[in-house]
Amino acid sequence: MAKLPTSQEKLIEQFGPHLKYEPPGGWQGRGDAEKLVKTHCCFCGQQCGIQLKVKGNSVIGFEPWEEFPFNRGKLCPKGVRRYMQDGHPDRILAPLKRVEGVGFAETTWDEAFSKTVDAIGEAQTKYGKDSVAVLSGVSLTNEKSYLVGKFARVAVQTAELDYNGRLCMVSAGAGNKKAFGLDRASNSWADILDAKVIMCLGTNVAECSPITTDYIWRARDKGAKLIMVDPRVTPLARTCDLHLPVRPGADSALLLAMLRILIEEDMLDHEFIRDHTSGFEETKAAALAMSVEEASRISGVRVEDIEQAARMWGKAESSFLLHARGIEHHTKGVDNVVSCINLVLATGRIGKRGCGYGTITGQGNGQGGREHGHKCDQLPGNRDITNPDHRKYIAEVWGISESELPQKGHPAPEIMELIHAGQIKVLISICFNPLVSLPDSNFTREALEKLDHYTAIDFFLNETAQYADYVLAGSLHEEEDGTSTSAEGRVIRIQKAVDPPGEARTDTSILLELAKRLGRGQFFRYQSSEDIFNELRVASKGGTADYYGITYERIEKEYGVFWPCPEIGHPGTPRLWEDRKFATPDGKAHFNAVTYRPSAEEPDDEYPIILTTGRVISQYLSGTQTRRIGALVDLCPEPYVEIHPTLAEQYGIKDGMDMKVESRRGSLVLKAKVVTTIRPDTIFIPYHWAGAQSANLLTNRAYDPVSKIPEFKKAVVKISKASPV
Ligand SMILES: Nc1nc2c(c(=O)[nH]1)N[C@H]1C(S)=C(S)[C@@H](COP(=O)(O)OP(=O)(O)OC[C@H]3O[C@@H](n4cnc5c(=O)[nH]c(N)nc54)[C@H](O)[C@@H]3O)O[C@H]1N2
Ligand SMILES: Nc1nc2c(c(=O)[nH]1)N[C@H]1C(S)=C(S)[C@@H](COP(=O)(O)OP(=O)(O)OC[C@H]3O[C@@H](n4cnc5c(=O)[nH]c(N)nc54)[C@H](O)[C@@H]3O)O[C@H]1N2
Ligand code: SF4
Ligand SMILES: [Mo]
Repeated sequence: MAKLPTSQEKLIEQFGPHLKYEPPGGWQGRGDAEKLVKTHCCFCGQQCGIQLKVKGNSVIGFEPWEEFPFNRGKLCPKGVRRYMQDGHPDRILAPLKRVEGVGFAETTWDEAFSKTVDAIGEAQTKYGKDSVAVLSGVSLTNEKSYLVGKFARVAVQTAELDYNGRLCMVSAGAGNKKAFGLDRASNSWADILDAKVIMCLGTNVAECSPITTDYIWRARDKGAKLIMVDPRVTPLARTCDLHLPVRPGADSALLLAMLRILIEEDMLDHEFIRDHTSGFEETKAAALAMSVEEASRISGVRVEDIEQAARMWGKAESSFLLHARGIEHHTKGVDNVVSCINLVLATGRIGKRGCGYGTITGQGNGQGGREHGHKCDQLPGNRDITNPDHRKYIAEVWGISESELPQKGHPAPEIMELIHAGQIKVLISICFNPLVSLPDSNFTREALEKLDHYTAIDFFLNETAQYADYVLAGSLHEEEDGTSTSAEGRVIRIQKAVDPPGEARTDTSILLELAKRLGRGQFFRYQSSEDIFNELRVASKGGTADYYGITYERIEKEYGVFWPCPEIGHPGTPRLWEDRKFATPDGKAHFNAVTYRPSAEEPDDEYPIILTTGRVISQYLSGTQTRRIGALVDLCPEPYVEIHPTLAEQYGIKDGMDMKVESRRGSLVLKAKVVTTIRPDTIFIPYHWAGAQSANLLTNRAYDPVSKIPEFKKAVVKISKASPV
């Protein structure tokens, strides 16, 4: 059944995005605050402390929250404008239903709930339980992440549950588990300040984790050296001590060569390797099989620069390694992550003051959201859904029998493939915009058109929700209590500031009502977010992500608590592995041998150029929130193609000119931004826009075999001029 969004123009008129909204009288004209609410930013994984100014039932502005230790009042351009979502004309104020040929019309909650529940029931009777999928997101609090997982497994009773962290954190998660048996940055950011060498791979720190920039600068003020590995000279890389302009997809070769140099020049911590690790011999053999010259040829980084990086790292007194999606969004994302960890373990610089390692989490609750069981293979506490003991424990907490607990389902991109194949018939989504954020958007669009029924829960009508039959008007971050876990592993408190406007409801109340109407209300008797958190604490107890000792009260008193915190009275764990007892079965940190392999697509005669994609400071993810905030739109109104002058000249492309970019999946036309800060064989497009401006029209549906993360950071394309000179 074709379900193209009907009357796009009417939809835009009704639901935007309206880019230039200002309240009558302007933002300043909304008067003085009646109260200040101490909470955290709704956007990235830094989870900066912020105070919201509240007047009546409106958030009218913000004040810095100087005492919160992570950011001490500092905020980035997105944080200081997030309040501009309040009162936005695009806000969905009542449940919506699709009216063919018209668009969407408001409906009653009763109809929206009962039609959704009927659709689930019909599909499950006809095609089985797993014909219904639930997709979730980690802008949600820990409580909601936990609740969606339980909702899918206990109320909908489907195995097909996954989340948008699949596009984000899973390579890091899988690599961390392989190496340490536990998935969290090993240190709080305070240790960055005492590091003498900081190496950042595949992360545009200044634009994507702006407050981390401050930590790195403070370390540099004390003499730290900075190595950046990125095909682009990002803002932070402009002043670094050594920039390695790696060819996209070649990090594992580069890291193998660095390890080889550490071995050959004996810059290893032999004692640490002997006493506290396993797997070094295989890893050493793999490193010695990669010559520095070969790594240089594969990665496009000069031999002398690889040597210099290895020596800076090898000889450092203390060090911190950080990486993000630049190395993780690959079909070898997990290999890249463990290659980074191999360098850390080889030098034994972990679990000590000034010595650490971490992946910089992405979404607001990118850390907590990947622990509490809305991943297809996971149960709360970062437990394994295939492990009989783990299943038994959670089934007991939930009051169901183990046999009732569904088995492992498919990762989000494969759920979309199963929808495309007609095997999954009904979709319930919350906090996810896959039409913009999954690779190969033409494929995603085809899949969405095939659904028998789709219900989305959101506060704005995102591009995917335009394919929904019903849209349930959910809540903004500031409209519900909860907790979230930052990049540091610090569990923090999200404070409710206002009620949802109009007939919109909290996400929690929507899920609870659906559970009740599915006949499973007895398993979901919560009176508050804190009730859910208290159940989560018990569910996580004994798991690797143990939150048992954390309470709302403690979080507020202590400015957050670092997990693991297994007992009431336990101080929390800002720095892991001080005792050298790793969370693996043998208690040792594991080296993992990696062999370089090419990406799913490599340049050829027809598609000779590498495309990589990512972010800009003023926009956030699929843009549904930030493309509605005028002040952020002004900073970067539309996507563009970053291209090196040498490459541009080869194709007669000049700065500001329209250029066409084509891959095997699709094409788009955007303005060229000619810059010397990118490799000449690579172009870069920021991905925050939808429709004809969406970078994911071009990207490849190829996944890491272990983590199933899509290869957002490498596709091959051809380019041409799209307008006369
Ligand atoms: N402003 C802003 N901040 C955000 C977000 C946002 O949307 N906007 N999103 C948040 C989320 S969810 C995430 S996941 C994080 C992402 O944070 P980052 O991972 O830092 O951001 P990206 O722009 O995706 O990619 C980072 C860098 O990887 C580089 N890169 C590309 N390919 C390769 C490669 O093969 N190897 C190496 N070494 N580098 C490569 C790119 O040039 C880019 O500079 O940001 C979070 N913060
Ligand atoms: N080409 C390319 N594609 C990428 C990436 C890339 O680097 N390149 N990065 C990937 C990464 S790292 C990520 S994290 C994904 C992100 O991709 P998505 O998760 O699809 O992007 P979001 O914009 O966060 O979409 C979430 C939706 O949730 C809604 N939302 C936010 N908070 C709440 C809430 O509290 N309640 C409810 N009910 N709804 C809420 C927003 O309005 C929005 O519509 O994109 C991925 N896609
Ligand atoms: S750095 Fe992240 S958490 Fe902090 S204000 Fe900016 S977007 Fe918000
Ligand atoms: Mo992300």
